[in-house]
Amino acid sequence: MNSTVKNKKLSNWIKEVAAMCQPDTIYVCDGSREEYHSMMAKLLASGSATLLKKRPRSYLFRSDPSDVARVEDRTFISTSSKDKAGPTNNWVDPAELKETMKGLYKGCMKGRTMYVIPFSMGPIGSPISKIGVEISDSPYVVVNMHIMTRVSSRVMELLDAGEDFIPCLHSIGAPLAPGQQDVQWPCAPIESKYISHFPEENLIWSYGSGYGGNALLGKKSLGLRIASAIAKREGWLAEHMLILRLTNPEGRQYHIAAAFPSACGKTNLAMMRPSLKGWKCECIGDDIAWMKIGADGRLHAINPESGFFGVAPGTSYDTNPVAMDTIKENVIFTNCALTDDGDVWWEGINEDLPAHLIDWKGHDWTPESRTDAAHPNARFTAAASQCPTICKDWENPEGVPIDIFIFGGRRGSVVPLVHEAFSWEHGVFLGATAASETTSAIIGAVGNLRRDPFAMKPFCGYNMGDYFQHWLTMGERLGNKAPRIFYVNWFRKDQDGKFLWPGFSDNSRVLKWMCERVDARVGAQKSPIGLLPLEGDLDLSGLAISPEDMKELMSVNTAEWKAELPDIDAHFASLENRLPESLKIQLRDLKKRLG
Ligand code: OXD
Ligand code: MN
Repeated sequence: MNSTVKNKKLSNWIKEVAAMCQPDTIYVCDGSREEYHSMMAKLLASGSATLLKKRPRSYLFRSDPSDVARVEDRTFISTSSKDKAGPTNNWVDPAELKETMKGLYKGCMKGRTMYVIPFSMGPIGSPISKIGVEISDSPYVVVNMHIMTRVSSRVMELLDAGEDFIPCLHSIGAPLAPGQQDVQWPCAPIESKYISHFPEENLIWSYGSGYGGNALLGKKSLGLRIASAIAKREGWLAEHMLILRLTNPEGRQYHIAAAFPSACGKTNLAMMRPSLKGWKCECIGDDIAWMKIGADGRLHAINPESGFFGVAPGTSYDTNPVAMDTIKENVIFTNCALTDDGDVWWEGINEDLPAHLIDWKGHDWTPESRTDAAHPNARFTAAASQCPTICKDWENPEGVPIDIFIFGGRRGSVVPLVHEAFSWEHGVFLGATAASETTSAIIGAVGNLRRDPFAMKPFCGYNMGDYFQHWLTMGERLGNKAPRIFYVNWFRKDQDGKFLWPGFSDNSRVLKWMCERVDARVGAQKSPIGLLPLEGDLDLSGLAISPEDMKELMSVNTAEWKAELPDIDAHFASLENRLPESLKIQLRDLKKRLG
């Protein structure tokens, strides 16, 4: 081991894990630039990474074709009773799961280095932050953690001084026998992958996958699954939300937190450049918000991460110029295609189709190839500080006061562009019944409609019914200081399957309406599902959209909404006696309004 660890809990844990996993060496990370570069040099030498000639200090990794996304079927919330994890989570009894996983962990790091990664979620030393220590045998995890979290010797100093931490154990599950040649992306087969969480003891055990969401344990595992359970116990919120600051032409600031499922445009909205003149948007976070009630009685949000792990395909100077500028240098790309002159490429990056590429599987690719050159869930990892629109307050430990919550999903039909909740309870009902078509961020079928309450289905570390109740309780505590709640759908299509709304920078028009609602500058019309903009209130100036398309985009078809009800009934019924009474009332009222 390269350094002495003074924190007793940590040194005992390191010994225990080393005895179980049997690595060749142990290396304690300090988070320095030198460490990052020397790790990258090793990854280049081993052939795991490719240096991009055209993009300064940037690297391309290609994963095993089976290890490209989160594995929800292999993700577990292991609580003392099944009921505590609830019907939206996979559950195995903790003793049984630990027994199985100990069997897998035994000797799993043979021939490898065990990295000890001390990290902070949130600014180091801030009262809202949490310290984690990830033990991993993946150098790819180390370099990504350097960007996505605050890995630092300062965290180790806090640990040395006795601070507690959340242990996050990770192994790719691919030991090397003496003399065995390593592969480019070692991992375990799907059936022995386990992404396990023990929220009652703040513990994470991940095995078998190197993919970001399964392996960078500060993100989904600590930042959402464990944090949501802690937040419930302590009375705050850990949410799958972007955070942005919108400033109107008069200089009034609004802070918005928005929950959309994975690969549904959170990064694009967080980095939006408003098409409306005089409006300014600044990014605070693109994936996770931790929110606490401040001394002023308002809900304050921080982004606990320090980087973006964004979906590359579809990102371009048209759709998200700010992301394109964020990823000009110092980037880790995963599963993108490689151009002949040494840059990355993905579907939707620009109009030009290169004559030749190396695809994400490492094979030659030409426009005649019938396959995607980049995997649809190809990713970029880039530091938040590189974002040209990063808000100056993004690391403010006080957080920013949230004015507006947005829920939404990807729905080709039924759901209008925007509607507003009648009340906090109704807003919780909108979040609780949110539905979206699945994307390639998850292993499995793409395009299946599923209820994804608050975009937290894969990330809530406890019973979803109790989570709904927690939101209701937070609303009671916030009273008239609670943020207003809206629901959006950027993805509605016409009969020919064409998107009705241009999206991206034009989403600022919808945000403007929300801000005007907050300031009571505009009214709204009642519909059975919520409040809709009055004709003319949505600022469409300079936008080429026909009145017919606009009508279709905003339409609320009673028959279509009635057809949603059996699915909502089943979704709520699955929560049994944990479903809060007031959500039953909300559903009853919706049924009445639909007639
Ligand atoms: C992500 C996800 O990577 O939600 O953020 O899958
Ligand atoms: Mn996400």
